[in-house]
Amino acid sequence: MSIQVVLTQPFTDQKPGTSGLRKPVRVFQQPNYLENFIQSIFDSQEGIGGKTLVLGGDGRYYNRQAIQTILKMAAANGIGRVLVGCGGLLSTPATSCIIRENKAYGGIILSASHNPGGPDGDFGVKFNISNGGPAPEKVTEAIYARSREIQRYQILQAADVNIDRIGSFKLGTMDVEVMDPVASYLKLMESLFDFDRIKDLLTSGNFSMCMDSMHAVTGPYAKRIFEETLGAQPGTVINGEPLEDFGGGHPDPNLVYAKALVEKMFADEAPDFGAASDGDGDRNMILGRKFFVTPSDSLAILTANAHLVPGYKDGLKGVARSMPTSSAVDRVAQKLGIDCYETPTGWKFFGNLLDADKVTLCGEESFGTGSNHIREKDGLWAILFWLNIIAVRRQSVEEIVKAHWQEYGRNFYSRHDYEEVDPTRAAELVEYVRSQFSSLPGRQFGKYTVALADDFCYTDPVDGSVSKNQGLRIVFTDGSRIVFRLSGTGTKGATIRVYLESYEPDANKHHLDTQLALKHLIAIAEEIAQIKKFTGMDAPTVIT
Ligand code: VG1
Ligand code: CO
Repeated sequence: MSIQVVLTQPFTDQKPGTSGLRKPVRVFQQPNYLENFIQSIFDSQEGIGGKTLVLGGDGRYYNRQAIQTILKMAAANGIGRVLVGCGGLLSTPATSCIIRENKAYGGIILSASHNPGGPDGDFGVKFNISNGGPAPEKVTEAIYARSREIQRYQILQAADVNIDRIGSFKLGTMDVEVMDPVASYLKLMESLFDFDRIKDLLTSGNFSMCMDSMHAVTGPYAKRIFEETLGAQPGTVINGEPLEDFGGGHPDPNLVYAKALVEKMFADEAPDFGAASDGDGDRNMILGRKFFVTPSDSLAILTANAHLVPGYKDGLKGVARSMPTSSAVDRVAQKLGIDCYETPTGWKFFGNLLDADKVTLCGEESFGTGSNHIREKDGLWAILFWLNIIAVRRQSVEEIVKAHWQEYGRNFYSRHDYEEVDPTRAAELVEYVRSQFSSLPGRQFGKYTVALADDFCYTDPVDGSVSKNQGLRIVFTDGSRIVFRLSGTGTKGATIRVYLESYEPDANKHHLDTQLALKHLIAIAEEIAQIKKFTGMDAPTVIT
Protein backbone atom coordinates (compact mmCIF):
# COMPACT_ATOMS: atom_id res chain seq x y z
CA MET A 1 0.00 0.00 0.00
CA SER A 2 1.53 3.28 -0.99
CA ILE A 3 0.67 6.88 -0.36
CA GLN A 4 -0.35 8.79 -3.42
CA VAL A 5 0.13 12.55 -3.56
CA VAL A 6 -2.48 14.05 -5.86
CA LEU A 7 -2.07 17.52 -7.32
CA THR A 8 -5.22 19.61 -7.09
CA GLN A 9 -6.55 23.14 -7.33
CA PRO A 10 -8.57 25.06 -4.79
CA PHE A 11 -12.34 25.39 -5.00
CA THR A 12 -13.48 28.82 -3.95
CA ASP A 13 -16.73 27.79 -2.27
CA GLN A 14 -15.66 25.56 0.62
CA LYS A 15 -16.69 27.93 3.36
CA PRO A 16 -18.53 26.06 6.15
CA GLY A 17 -21.93 27.54 7.05
CA THR A 18 -24.08 27.32 10.18
CA SER A 19 -23.28 23.64 10.45
CA GLY A 20 -20.45 22.40 8.23
CA LEU A 21 -19.97 22.41 4.47
CA ARG A 22 -23.28 21.64 2.81
CA LYS A 23 -23.68 21.33 -0.98
CA PRO A 24 -25.63 19.37 -3.56
CA VAL A 25 -24.31 15.80 -3.95
CA ARG A 26 -23.25 16.66 -7.49
CA VAL A 27 -20.92 19.35 -6.20
CA PHE A 28 -19.31 16.87 -3.81
CA GLN A 29 -18.97 14.36 -6.65
CA GLN A 30 -16.70 16.66 -8.67
CA PRO A 31 -13.19 15.25 -8.86
CA ASN A 32 -11.16 16.29 -5.79
CA TYR A 33 -13.97 18.27 -4.15
CA LEU A 34 -14.40 16.09 -1.06
CA GLU A 35 -10.68 15.30 -0.98
CA ASN A 36 -9.72 18.99 -0.98
CA PHE A 37 -11.98 19.74 1.94
CA ILE A 38 -10.84 16.74 3.99
CA GLN A 39 -7.18 17.57 3.32
CA SER A 40 -7.91 21.17 4.36
CA ILE A 41 -9.21 19.84 7.68
CA PHE A 42 -6.10 17.72 8.24
CA ASP A 43 -3.72 20.50 7.15
CA SER A 44 -5.27 23.14 9.37
CA GLN A 45 -5.39 21.04 12.56
CA GLU A 46 -2.11 21.11 14.39
CA GLY A 47 -0.98 17.94 16.10
CA ILE A 48 -3.61 15.73 14.52
CA GLY A 49 -0.96 13.14 13.51
CA GLY A 50 -1.16 9.92 15.51
CA LYS A 51 -4.47 10.95 17.08
CA THR A 52 -7.90 9.30 17.14
CA LEU A 53 -10.76 10.49 14.96
CA VAL A 54 -14.41 9.42 14.96
CA LEU A 55 -16.12 8.99 11.58
CA GLY A 56 -19.69 8.33 10.53
CA GLY A 57 -22.68 9.79 8.79
CA ASP A 58 -26.43 9.81 8.49
CA GLY A 59 -26.50 7.14 5.79
CA ARG A 60 -27.48 9.41 2.95
CA TYR A 61 -26.39 8.89 -0.64
CA TYR A 62 -22.59 9.23 -1.02
CA ASN A 63 -22.02 8.43 2.67
CA ARG A 64 -20.41 5.07 1.99
CA GLN A 65 -18.12 6.30 -0.79
CA ALA A 66 -17.07 9.32 1.27
CA ILE A 67 -16.22 7.10 4.25
CA GLN A 68 -13.88 4.98 2.11
CA THR A 69 -12.16 8.09 0.74
CA ILE A 70 -11.78 9.67 4.17
CA LEU A 71 -10.40 6.48 5.73
CA LYS A 72 -7.75 6.22 3.03
CA MET A 73 -6.89 9.92 3.35
CA ALA A 74 -6.69 9.64 7.14
CA ALA A 75 -4.30 6.70 6.79
CA ALA A 76 -2.14 8.66 4.33
CA ASN A 77 -2.10 11.70 6.61
CA GLY A 78 -0.76 9.83 9.63
CA ILE A 79 -3.94 9.68 11.72
CA GLY A 80 -3.42 7.08 14.45
CA ARG A 81 -6.84 5.51 14.74
CA VAL A 82 -10.31 5.98 13.30
CA LEU A 83 -13.46 4.81 15.06
CA VAL A 84 -16.11 4.34 12.43
CA GLY A 85 -19.78 3.49 12.90
CA CYS A 86 -20.80 0.12 11.48
CA GLY A 87 -22.39 0.59 8.07
CA GLY A 88 -20.91 4.08 8.08
CA LEU A 89 -23.71 5.20 10.40
CA LEU A 90 -23.35 7.51 13.37
CA SER A 91 -25.86 10.08 14.50
CA THR A 92 -24.47 13.53 15.22
CA PRO A 93 -25.13 13.21 18.98
CA ALA A 94 -23.61 9.71 19.08
CA THR A 95 -20.50 11.04 17.35
CA SER A 96 -20.21 13.73 19.99
CA CYS A 97 -20.62 11.10 22.71
CA ILE A 98 -17.97 8.80 21.19
CA ILE A 99 -15.46 11.63 20.72
CA ARG A 100 -15.79 12.52 24.40
CA GLU A 101 -15.76 8.95 25.67
CA ASN A 102 -12.60 8.11 23.75
CA LYS A 103 -10.91 11.47 24.29
CA ALA A 104 -10.53 11.63 20.52
CA TYR A 105 -8.94 14.55 18.70
CA GLY A 106 -12.22 15.15 16.90
CA GLY A 107 -14.64 13.69 14.42
CA ILE A 108 -15.99 13.99 10.92
CA ILE A 109 -19.76 13.72 10.45
CA LEU A 110 -21.13 13.21 6.97
CA SER A 111 -24.53 14.80 6.88
CA ALA A 112 -26.58 17.59 5.43
CA SER A 113 -28.92 17.13 8.38
CA HIS A 114 -32.54 17.82 7.43
CA ASN A 115 -31.81 18.58 3.77
CA PRO A 116 -33.13 15.94 1.34
CA GLY A 117 -30.72 13.20 0.17
CA GLY A 118 -30.20 11.05 -2.92
CA PRO A 119 -28.25 11.79 -6.10
CA ASP A 120 -30.19 15.03 -6.57
CA GLY A 121 -30.17 15.93 -2.88
CA ASP A 122 -27.55 17.37 -0.59
CA PHE A 123 -24.44 16.08 1.14
CA GLY A 124 -22.38 17.64 3.89
CA VAL A 125 -19.25 17.38 6.01
CA LYS A 126 -19.00 18.63 9.59
CA PHE A 127 -15.84 18.69 11.64
CA ASN A 128 -16.12 18.39 15.42
CA ILE A 129 -13.36 19.12 17.91
CA SER A 130 -12.16 17.28 21.01
CA ASN A 131 -14.97 18.50 23.26
CA GLY A 132 -17.33 16.66 20.90
CA GLY A 133 -18.88 19.84 19.55
CA PRO A 134 -18.94 21.57 16.17
CA ALA A 135 -15.74 23.37 15.29
CA PRO A 136 -15.95 27.00 16.42
CA GLU A 137 -15.58 29.79 13.88
CA LYS A 138 -11.82 30.18 14.28
CA VAL A 139 -11.39 26.52 13.31
CA THR A 140 -13.82 26.63 10.38
CA GLU A 141 -12.13 29.79 9.15
CA ALA A 142 -8.74 28.09 9.23
CA ILE A 143 -10.15 25.16 7.23
CA TYR A 144 -11.67 27.55 4.72
CA ALA A 145 -8.43 29.52 4.43
CA ARG A 146 -6.54 26.31 3.76
CA SER A 147 -9.09 25.25 1.13
CA ARG A 148 -8.34 28.46 -0.78
CA GLU A 149 -4.69 27.61 -1.25
CA ILE A 150 -4.56 23.82 -1.28
CA GLN A 151 -2.33 22.31 -3.99
CA ARG A 152 -2.21 18.62 -3.13
CA TYR A 153 -3.79 15.92 -1.04
CA GLN A 154 -2.63 12.55 0.15
CA ILE A 155 -4.48 9.28 -0.12
CA LEU A 156 -3.54 5.67 0.50
CA GLN A 157 -3.79 3.44 -2.51
CA ALA A 158 -5.75 0.55 -1.09
CA ALA A 159 -8.84 -1.51 -1.71
CA ASP A 160 -12.09 -0.48 0.00
CA VAL A 161 -12.44 -1.78 3.55
CA ASN A 162 -15.39 -3.60 5.06
CA ILE A 163 -17.32 -1.17 7.24
CA ASP A 164 -20.28 -3.50 7.68
CA ARG A 165 -18.75 -5.82 10.27
CA ILE A 166 -17.82 -4.83 13.80
CA GLY A 167 -14.11 -5.36 14.42
CA SER A 168 -10.61 -3.89 14.15
CA PHE A 169 -8.05 -3.94 11.41
CA LYS A 170 -5.14 -1.93 9.99
CA LEU A 171 -5.29 0.36 7.01
CA GLY A 172 -1.64 1.07 6.21
CA THR A 173 -0.28 1.90 9.64
CA MET A 174 -3.58 3.31 10.91
CA ASP A 175 -5.95 1.38 13.19
CA VAL A 176 -9.58 1.21 12.13
CA GLU A 177 -12.24 0.16 14.58
CA VAL A 178 -15.68 -0.51 13.18
CA MET A 179 -18.02 -0.06 16.10
CA ASP A 180 -21.62 -0.52 17.14
CA PRO A 181 -23.11 2.94 16.50
CA VAL A 182 -25.63 2.66 19.34
CA ALA A 183 -23.93 1.09 22.39
CA SER A 184 -22.06 4.07 23.91
CA TYR A 185 -24.96 6.39 23.27
CA LEU A 186 -27.47 4.05 24.91
CA LYS A 187 -25.21 3.76 27.96
CA LEU A 188 -25.06 7.55 28.25
CA MET A 189 -28.86 7.84 28.02
CA GLU A 190 -29.25 5.19 30.74
CA SER A 191 -27.02 7.27 33.00
CA LEU A 192 -29.23 10.36 32.60
CA PHE A 193 -32.81 9.11 32.59
CA ASP A 194 -34.93 6.89 34.80
CA PHE A 195 -35.20 3.97 32.40
CA ASP A 196 -37.14 1.84 34.91
CA ARG A 197 -39.81 4.46 35.28
CA ILE A 198 -40.04 5.09 31.53
CA LYS A 199 -40.28 1.34 31.01
CA ASP A 200 -43.16 1.17 33.49
CA LEU A 201 -44.91 3.90 31.55
CA LEU A 202 -44.36 2.32 28.14
CA THR A 203 -45.41 -1.16 29.28
CA SER A 204 -48.33 -0.05 31.46
CA GLY A 205 -50.83 -0.73 28.70
CA ASN A 206 -52.38 2.72 28.93
CA PHE A 207 -49.70 4.75 27.22
CA SER A 208 -48.73 4.55 23.58
CA MET A 209 -46.13 6.34 21.55
CA CYS A 210 -45.03 6.70 17.96
CA MET A 211 -41.49 7.62 16.94
CA ASP A 212 -40.85 8.68 13.35
CA SER A 213 -37.22 8.24 12.33
CA MET A 214 -38.00 9.54 8.84
CA HIS A 215 -35.84 6.84 7.20
CA ALA A 216 -32.80 8.59 8.59
CA VAL A 217 -30.09 7.75 11.07
CA THR A 218 -32.05 7.37 14.32
CA GLY A 219 -33.93 4.24 13.17
CA PRO A 220 -31.46 1.75 14.70
CA TYR A 221 -31.05 3.93 17.81
CA ALA A 222 -34.77 4.37 18.38
CA LYS A 223 -35.56 0.67 17.90
CA ARG A 224 -32.83 -0.36 20.33
CA ILE A 225 -33.78 2.25 22.93
CA PHE A 226 -37.57 2.35 22.81
CA GLU A 227 -38.55 -1.10 21.60
CA GLU A 228 -35.71 -3.37 22.78
CA THR A 229 -34.65 -1.64 26.00
CA LEU A 230 -37.72 0.24 27.20
CA GLY A 231 -40.32 -2.30 26.13
CA ALA A 232 -42.36 -0.15 23.77
CA GLN A 233 -44.58 -2.12 21.40
CA PRO A 234 -42.88 -3.36 18.22
CA GLY A 235 -43.86 -0.93 15.49
CA THR A 236 -43.55 2.06 17.83
CA VAL A 237 -40.71 3.25 15.60
CA ILE A 238 -41.93 4.06 12.10
CA ASN A 239 -39.76 4.75 9.04
CA GLY A 240 -36.98 3.12 11.06
CA GLU A 241 -34.86 1.88 8.17
CA PRO A 242 -32.15 4.38 7.16
CA LEU A 243 -32.37 4.90 3.38
CA GLU A 244 -29.96 6.72 1.09
CA ASP A 245 -32.70 9.05 -0.12
CA PHE A 246 -34.75 9.04 3.12
CA GLY A 247 -37.55 7.42 1.12
CA GLY A 248 -37.76 10.54 -1.02
CA GLY A 249 -38.70 12.64 2.01
CA HIS A 250 -37.36 15.70 3.69
CA PRO A 251 -35.93 14.38 6.99
CA ASP A 252 -36.95 17.49 8.86
CA PRO A 253 -39.09 16.86 11.93
CA ASN A 254 -41.77 19.51 11.66
CA LEU A 255 -45.49 19.55 10.99
CA VAL A 256 -44.95 19.92 7.26
CA TYR A 257 -42.42 17.17 6.59
CA ALA A 258 -43.10 14.54 9.27
CA LYS A 259 -46.31 13.63 7.48
CA ALA A 260 -46.71 10.02 8.58
CA LEU A 261 -46.39 10.97 12.22
CA VAL A 262 -48.59 14.05 12.01
CA GLU A 263 -51.38 12.02 10.38
CA LYS A 264 -51.25 9.49 13.21
CA MET A 265 -51.06 12.06 15.98
CA PHE A 266 -53.93 14.18 14.71
CA ALA A 267 -56.25 11.24 14.01
CA ASP A 268 -58.87 9.93 16.41
CA GLU A 269 -57.32 7.13 18.48
CA ALA A 270 -53.97 8.88 18.23
CA PRO A 271 -51.11 7.66 20.44
CA ASP A 272 -50.44 9.60 23.64
CA PHE A 273 -47.00 10.73 22.59
CA GLY A 274 -45.37 11.33 19.23
CA ALA A 275 -41.84 12.29 18.29
CA ALA A 276 -39.62 12.61 15.26
CA SER A 277 -35.98 13.31 14.54
CA ASP A 278 -34.04 14.61 11.55
CA GLY A 279 -31.47 13.25 9.09
CA ASP A 280 -28.56 13.14 11.51
CA GLY A 281 -30.56 12.73 14.73
CA ASP A 282 -29.85 16.03 16.43
CA ARG A 283 -33.30 17.60 16.03
CA ASN A 284 -36.57 16.56 17.60
CA MET A 285 -40.25 17.28 17.34
CA ILE A 286 -42.55 16.54 20.28
CA LEU A 287 -46.26 15.95 19.85
CA GLY A 288 -49.06 15.02 22.18
CA ARG A 289 -52.39 13.64 21.05
CA LYS A 290 -53.59 16.27 18.54
CA PHE A 291 -51.13 18.68 20.08
CA PHE A 292 -47.87 20.25 18.88
CA VAL A 293 -45.14 21.49 21.19
CA THR A 294 -43.23 24.49 19.86
CA PRO A 295 -39.48 23.84 20.20
CA SER A 296 -38.96 27.06 22.15
CA ASP A 297 -41.65 25.95 24.63
CA SER A 298 -40.07 22.52 24.81
CA LEU A 299 -36.78 24.04 25.98
CA ALA A 300 -38.61 26.06 28.63
CA ILE A 301 -40.58 23.03 29.82
CA LEU A 302 -37.50 20.78 30.04
CA THR A 303 -35.82 23.50 32.07
CA ALA A 304 -38.76 23.88 34.43
CA ASN A 305 -39.02 20.10 34.95
CA ALA A 306 -35.35 19.14 34.97
CA HIS A 307 -35.44 18.41 38.69
CA LEU A 308 -37.67 15.39 37.92
CA VAL A 309 -34.94 13.75 35.84
CA PRO A 310 -32.08 11.90 37.58
CA GLY A 311 -29.28 13.39 35.44
CA TYR A 312 -30.42 16.93 36.24
CA LYS A 313 -32.00 16.63 39.68
CA ASP A 314 -29.19 18.56 41.37
CA GLY A 315 -30.09 21.73 39.52
CA LEU A 316 -29.01 23.56 36.41
CA LYS A 317 -25.99 25.86 36.15
CA GLY A 318 -27.71 28.02 33.60
CA VAL A 319 -29.44 27.83 30.24
CA ALA A 320 -28.77 29.19 26.79
CA ARG A 321 -30.86 29.76 23.70
CA SER A 322 -30.08 31.03 20.24
CA MET A 323 -31.16 34.62 19.66
CA PRO A 324 -34.17 33.86 17.42
CA THR A 325 -35.48 31.25 19.91
CA SER A 326 -38.40 32.54 21.96
CA SER A 327 -37.72 33.91 25.39
CA ALA A 328 -40.02 31.37 27.10
CA VAL A 329 -36.98 29.79 28.72
CA ASP A 330 -35.79 33.17 30.02
CA ARG A 331 -38.84 33.33 32.28
CA VAL A 332 -38.13 29.90 33.71
CA ALA A 333 -34.47 30.79 34.28
CA GLN A 334 -35.52 33.93 36.08
CA LYS A 335 -37.77 31.98 38.40
CA LEU A 336 -35.07 29.39 39.05
CA GLY A 337 -32.55 32.15 39.66
CA ILE A 338 -30.11 30.88 37.04
CA ASP A 339 -28.33 32.65 34.17
CA CYS A 340 -29.78 32.65 30.68
CA TYR A 341 -27.48 33.30 27.70
CA GLU A 342 -28.47 34.42 24.23
CA THR A 343 -26.18 33.18 21.45
CA PRO A 344 -26.13 33.35 17.66
CA THR A 345 -27.81 30.58 15.68
CA GLY A 346 -25.87 27.30 15.48
CA TRP A 347 -24.74 24.83 18.09
CA LYS A 348 -21.09 25.84 17.83
CA PHE A 349 -21.85 28.87 19.99
CA PHE A 350 -22.99 26.77 22.95
CA GLY A 351 -19.72 24.85 23.22
CA ASN A 352 -17.74 27.37 25.26
CA LEU A 353 -20.62 27.98 27.68
CA LEU A 354 -21.02 24.24 28.25
CA ASP A 355 -17.26 23.65 28.61
CA ALA A 356 -17.02 26.48 31.14
CA ASP A 357 -19.94 24.95 33.07
CA LYS A 358 -22.00 28.11 32.70
CA VAL A 359 -25.00 26.30 31.26
CA THR A 360 -26.56 22.85 31.56
CA LEU A 361 -29.38 22.99 29.01
CA CYS A 362 -29.54 24.79 25.70
CA GLY A 363 -31.77 24.95 22.68
CA GLU A 364 -32.84 26.50 19.42
CA GLU A 365 -36.20 27.25 17.87
CA SER A 366 -35.28 24.98 14.96
CA PHE A 367 -36.25 21.80 16.83
CA GLY A 368 -32.94 21.46 18.66
CA THR A 369 -32.42 20.87 22.36
CA GLY A 370 -29.49 19.50 24.28
CA SER A 371 -27.42 19.60 27.42
CA ASN A 372 -23.93 19.29 28.80
CA HIS A 373 -24.01 15.48 28.36
CA ILE A 374 -22.48 16.03 24.92
CA ARG A 375 -21.70 19.06 22.76
CA GLU A 376 -24.41 18.70 20.09
CA LYS A 377 -28.13 19.03 20.13
CA ASP A 378 -29.70 15.65 20.66
CA GLY A 379 -33.04 14.48 19.30
CA LEU A 380 -33.49 11.18 21.16
CA TRP A 381 -32.23 12.74 24.38
CA ALA A 382 -35.02 15.35 24.20
CA ILE A 383 -37.59 12.63 23.52
CA LEU A 384 -36.36 10.59 26.51
CA PHE A 385 -36.41 13.73 28.64
CA TRP A 386 -40.09 14.26 27.78
CA LEU A 387 -40.89 10.61 28.47
CA ASN A 388 -39.14 10.85 31.83
CA ILE A 389 -41.20 13.92 32.75
CA ILE A 390 -44.44 12.24 31.66
CA ALA A 391 -43.51 9.08 33.57
CA VAL A 392 -43.15 11.14 36.74
CA ARG A 393 -46.03 13.57 36.29
CA ARG A 394 -48.42 11.11 34.67
CA GLN A 395 -50.04 13.92 32.72
CA SER A 396 -50.56 14.28 29.01
CA VAL A 397 -48.28 16.42 26.87
CA GLU A 398 -51.08 18.92 26.43
CA GLU A 399 -51.71 19.15 30.17
CA ILE A 400 -48.04 19.71 30.87
CA VAL A 401 -47.73 22.47 28.26
CA LYS A 402 -50.93 24.23 29.28
CA ALA A 403 -49.97 24.18 32.94
CA HIS A 404 -46.66 25.70 31.92
CA TRP A 405 -48.37 28.55 30.05
CA GLN A 406 -50.67 29.09 33.00
CA GLU A 407 -47.67 29.57 35.25
CA TYR A 408 -45.36 31.54 32.96
CA GLY A 409 -47.57 33.01 30.26
CA ARG A 410 -47.38 31.95 26.63
CA ASN A 411 -44.81 33.09 24.09
CA PHE A 412 -46.64 32.73 20.79
CA TYR A 413 -43.96 31.86 18.30
CA SER A 414 -43.56 31.04 14.63
CA ARG A 415 -40.93 31.02 11.92
CA HIS A 416 -41.73 31.88 8.32
CA ASP A 417 -39.22 30.69 5.73
CA TYR A 418 -38.94 32.02 2.20
CA GLU A 419 -36.83 29.51 0.31
CA GLU A 420 -34.93 29.68 -2.97
CA VAL A 421 -34.96 33.46 -3.09
CA ASP A 422 -32.63 35.20 -5.52
CA PRO A 423 -29.56 35.90 -3.31
CA THR A 424 -29.22 39.48 -4.57
CA ARG A 425 -32.83 40.26 -3.69
CA ALA A 426 -32.41 38.64 -0.28
CA ALA A 427 -29.35 40.80 0.40
CA GLU A 428 -31.33 43.86 -0.69
CA LEU A 429 -34.10 43.01 1.76
CA VAL A 430 -31.57 42.79 4.57
CA GLU A 431 -30.06 46.12 3.57
CA TYR A 432 -33.50 47.69 3.36
CA VAL A 433 -34.37 46.64 6.90
CA ARG A 434 -30.97 47.71 8.16
CA SER A 435 -31.38 51.14 6.59
CA GLN A 436 -34.34 51.74 8.93
CA PHE A 437 -32.46 51.01 12.15
CA SER A 438 -31.99 54.63 13.08
CA SER A 439 -35.62 55.62 12.40
CA LEU A 440 -37.37 52.58 13.90
CA PRO A 441 -36.88 53.03 17.65
CA GLY A 442 -39.90 54.85 19.08
CA ARG A 443 -42.03 54.15 16.02
CA GLN A 444 -45.49 52.88 16.68
CA PHE A 445 -47.26 50.05 14.80
CA GLY A 446 -50.75 49.64 16.27
CA LYS A 447 -50.27 48.50 19.85
CA TYR A 448 -46.56 47.81 19.30
CA THR A 449 -43.80 50.38 19.83
CA VAL A 450 -40.27 49.63 18.67
CA ALA A 451 -37.79 49.61 21.53
CA LEU A 452 -34.72 48.45 19.67
CA ALA A 453 -33.60 47.65 16.14
CA ASP A 454 -30.13 46.22 15.60
CA ASP A 455 -27.95 43.60 13.99
CA PHE A 456 -27.25 40.99 16.65
CA CYS A 457 -23.60 40.88 17.62
CA TYR A 458 -22.32 38.30 20.10
CA THR A 459 -19.28 38.48 22.32
CA ASP A 460 -18.47 35.06 23.69
CA PRO A 461 -18.31 35.47 27.48
CA VAL A 462 -15.66 32.76 27.75
CA ASP A 463 -13.05 33.56 25.09
CA GLY A 464 -14.13 37.07 24.10
CA SER A 465 -14.49 36.21 20.41
CA VAL A 466 -16.91 38.45 18.54
CA SER A 467 -19.45 37.27 15.95
CA LYS A 468 -21.14 40.04 13.99
CA ASN A 469 -24.17 40.17 11.69
CA GLN A 470 -26.06 37.35 13.37
CA GLY A 471 -29.58 38.50 12.51
CA LEU A 472 -31.62 41.69 12.41
CA ARG A 473 -33.85 42.07 15.41
CA ILE A 474 -36.70 44.42 16.02
CA VAL A 475 -37.74 44.33 19.63
CA PHE A 476 -40.91 45.99 20.88
CA THR A 477 -41.50 47.56 24.25
CA ASP A 478 -43.64 44.60 25.44
CA GLY A 479 -40.85 42.12 24.60
CA SER A 480 -42.43 40.96 21.33
CA ARG A 481 -39.90 40.53 18.54
CA ILE A 482 -39.41 40.17 14.82
CA VAL A 483 -36.08 38.75 13.65
CA PHE A 484 -34.83 38.53 10.06
CA ARG A 485 -31.97 36.19 9.22
CA LEU A 486 -30.49 34.52 6.17
CA SER A 487 -30.03 30.76 6.46
CA GLY A 488 -26.51 29.36 6.52
CA THR A 489 -27.50 25.79 5.66
CA GLY A 490 -29.53 26.10 2.46
CA THR A 491 -27.98 25.04 -0.84
CA LYS A 492 -30.35 26.59 -3.37
CA GLY A 493 -30.49 30.38 -3.60
CA ALA A 494 -31.05 32.22 -0.34
CA THR A 495 -33.49 31.36 2.43
CA ILE A 496 -34.93 34.26 4.39
CA ARG A 497 -36.12 33.36 7.85
CA VAL A 498 -38.58 35.60 9.66
CA TYR A 499 -38.98 34.78 13.35
CA LEU A 500 -42.03 36.12 15.17
CA GLU A 501 -42.66 36.17 18.88
CA SER A 502 -45.36 37.72 21.01
CA TYR A 503 -45.86 37.29 24.74
CA GLU A 504 -49.33 36.70 26.14
CA PRO A 505 -49.72 36.66 29.93
CA ASP A 506 -53.51 36.25 29.83
CA ALA A 507 -54.45 32.57 30.17
CA ASN A 508 -57.83 33.25 28.56
CA LYS A 509 -56.01 33.91 25.29
CA HIS A 510 -53.64 30.95 25.37
CA HIS A 511 -55.93 28.77 23.26
CA LEU A 512 -55.61 31.10 20.25
CA ASP A 513 -54.20 29.80 17.01
CA THR A 514 -50.53 30.81 16.71
CA GLN A 515 -50.74 32.44 13.28
CA LEU A 516 -53.81 34.34 14.37
CA ALA A 517 -52.17 35.50 17.58
CA LEU A 518 -49.20 36.72 15.54
CA LYS A 519 -51.13 38.33 12.72
CA HIS A 520 -50.29 41.92 13.67
CA LEU A 521 -46.59 41.11 13.94
CA ILE A 522 -46.72 39.31 10.59
CA ALA A 523 -48.18 42.45 9.01
CA ILE A 524 -45.53 44.64 10.66
CA ALA A 525 -42.77 42.34 9.35
CA GLU A 526 -44.18 42.78 5.86
CA GLU A 527 -44.37 46.55 6.30
CA ILE A 528 -40.80 46.84 7.54
CA ALA A 529 -39.17 44.34 5.16
CA GLN A 530 -41.39 44.50 2.05
CA ILE A 531 -41.02 40.74 1.80
CA LYS A 532 -43.50 40.33 -1.05
CA LYS A 533 -41.74 42.93 -3.14
CA PHE A 534 -38.22 41.60 -2.58
CA THR A 535 -39.03 37.89 -2.89
CA GLY A 536 -41.87 38.00 -5.39
CA MET A 537 -43.66 35.51 -3.11
CA ASP A 538 -47.12 35.88 -1.64
CA ALA A 539 -46.57 33.55 1.28
CA PRO A 540 -43.77 31.74 3.06
CA THR A 541 -42.69 28.36 1.66
CA VAL A 542 -42.57 26.76 5.11
CA ILE A 543 -44.18 27.87 8.35
CA THR A 544 -43.05 26.23 11.58
C1 VG1 B 1 -30.48 25.94 10.72
C2 VG1 B 1 -31.18 26.31 12.01
C3 VG1 B 1 -30.19 26.37 13.16
C4 VG1 B 1 -29.45 25.03 13.26
C5 VG1 B 1 -28.83 24.70 11.92
C6 VG1 B 1 -28.16 23.35 11.91
O1 VG1 B 1 -29.52 26.92 10.39
O2 VG1 B 1 -31.84 27.54 11.87
O3 VG1 B 1 -30.86 26.67 14.34
O4 VG1 B 1 -28.45 25.09 14.24
O5 VG1 B 1 -29.82 24.70 10.90
O6 VG1 B 1 -29.02 22.34 12.32
P1 VG1 B 1 -29.77 28.11 9.32
O7 VG1 B 1 -28.48 28.85 9.21
O8 VG1 B 1 -30.21 27.44 8.06
O9 VG1 B 1 -30.88 28.93 9.90
V1 VG1 B 1 -28.88 20.80 11.63
O10 VG1 B 1 -29.95 19.74 12.44
O11 VG1 B 1 -29.19 21.21 10.05
O12 VG1 B 1 -27.26 20.40 11.83
CO1 CO C 1 -29.57 17.88 12.13
